[in-house]
Amino acid sequence: LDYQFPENFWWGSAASATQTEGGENGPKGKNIWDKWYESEPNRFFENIGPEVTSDFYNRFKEDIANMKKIHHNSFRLSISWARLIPGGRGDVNPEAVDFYSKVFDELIRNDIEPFVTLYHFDMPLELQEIGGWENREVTEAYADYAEKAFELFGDRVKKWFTFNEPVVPVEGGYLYDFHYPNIVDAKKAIQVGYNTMVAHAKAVKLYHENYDGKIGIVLNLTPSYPRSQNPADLKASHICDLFFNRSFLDPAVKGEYPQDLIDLLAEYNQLPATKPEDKALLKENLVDLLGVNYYQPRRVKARDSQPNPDSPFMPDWFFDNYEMPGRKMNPYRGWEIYEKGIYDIMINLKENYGNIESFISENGMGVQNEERFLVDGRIEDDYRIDFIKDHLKWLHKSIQEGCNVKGYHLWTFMDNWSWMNAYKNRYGFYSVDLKTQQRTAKKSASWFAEASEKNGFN
Ligand code: BGP
Repeated sequence: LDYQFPENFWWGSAASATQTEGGENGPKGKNIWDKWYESEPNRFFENIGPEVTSDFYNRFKEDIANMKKIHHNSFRLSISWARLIPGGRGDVNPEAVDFYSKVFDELIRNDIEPFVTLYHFDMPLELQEIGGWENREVTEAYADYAEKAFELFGDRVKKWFTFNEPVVPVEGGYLYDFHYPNIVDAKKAIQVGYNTMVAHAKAVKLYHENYDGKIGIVLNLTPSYPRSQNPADLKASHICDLFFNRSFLDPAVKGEYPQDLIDLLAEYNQLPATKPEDKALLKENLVDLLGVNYYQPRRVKARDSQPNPDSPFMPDWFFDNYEMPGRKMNPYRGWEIYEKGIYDIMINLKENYGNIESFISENGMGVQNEERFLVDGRIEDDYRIDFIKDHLKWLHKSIQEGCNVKGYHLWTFMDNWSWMNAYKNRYGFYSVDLKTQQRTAKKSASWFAEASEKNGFN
């Protein structure tokens, strides 16, 4: 084969609880998505919320059988905190224990290793009501939740992830108004990001003390490419990288924040509140494994004008986004496609982050109105096959050059509900008819099955 992957390469896909289980299925506490949808349904694409989604709660056996059919050897899903512990703190919901136990057992019975995320954007409502990640107490509640999850499922689950894309709730909930609680306040955003990493380190510590599997974090690493090599553009892209990548990558892998970031925040009086014990907590509790979500690069230039110094501080004071002429776009959704980004990320991890064990935990191509590609009942998504192949080729090259890359998971297994976008962009190997909940494999599913079976492709 032209592209042969190392033995035991992880072929699979990823999903999350809120996006697949169905918020109305089974008993559970409310999380911020239930709440936001109740209060502002019109903020969601076609007013569709997370009530039903793709009904994984009731159909997981069929879904896992479908995973098996396309030769998945691993699958990442998340536990819904508000399902397991409805109030965020306190009593465990026995039906949730039963549900997740059955799901993990079913995966294992099918030789599909469960990779489990503890937090995928879904703060229990009761904890949001006391401030969510702004409130340091929530880091304790999270550590208790993590400990409970390890205790309940740690015998079966050997790969854990504390957070999925922790920068997204910061951007969405506290900077740019696309997640609940829809606050725009950089100082709070920085506190939220910091407290998230404190919570993360507490969970890593608890895990390492008592269990022998691996624990990591999933980060959406978005390389920020400067418009030019001019010092002003380079500085803009460096600061952007500090805010959106390194503010999570460095503490997770190196146990400390980049000094440049600390200096910048200090200069603008934006440093978060910390506790004296935090430094050691972060330093001593490093991840074993890093999940990398990669969708698109960020193109950055120096700002054309100075920000108004009387306006509230924002990361955007230091850079502007830049539309590179001639860039390749996903014509069915609008994001840039830059396959080499995946290679650049891995080389960076090799050179600057001790070649930490990593894998692509999400990569995928969202397509609007995908029914237009239906032929005889099946979606002929050749564009997705090309997308996956082109990214895998660069990943393969990084492995050949010594990067410690263990796998590739597509976002996502079957079309699912996605946050504000609801069902606008379809990503799955399987399409889902939302009226009947019928699943149908797309062409990419067959391609992936073969690649996974042969552990490579031509
Ligand atoms: C990632 C998230 C996923 C998923 C994906 C696609 O950032 O981890 O949960 O939503 O993006 O996003 P969208 O549906 O907005 O295109």
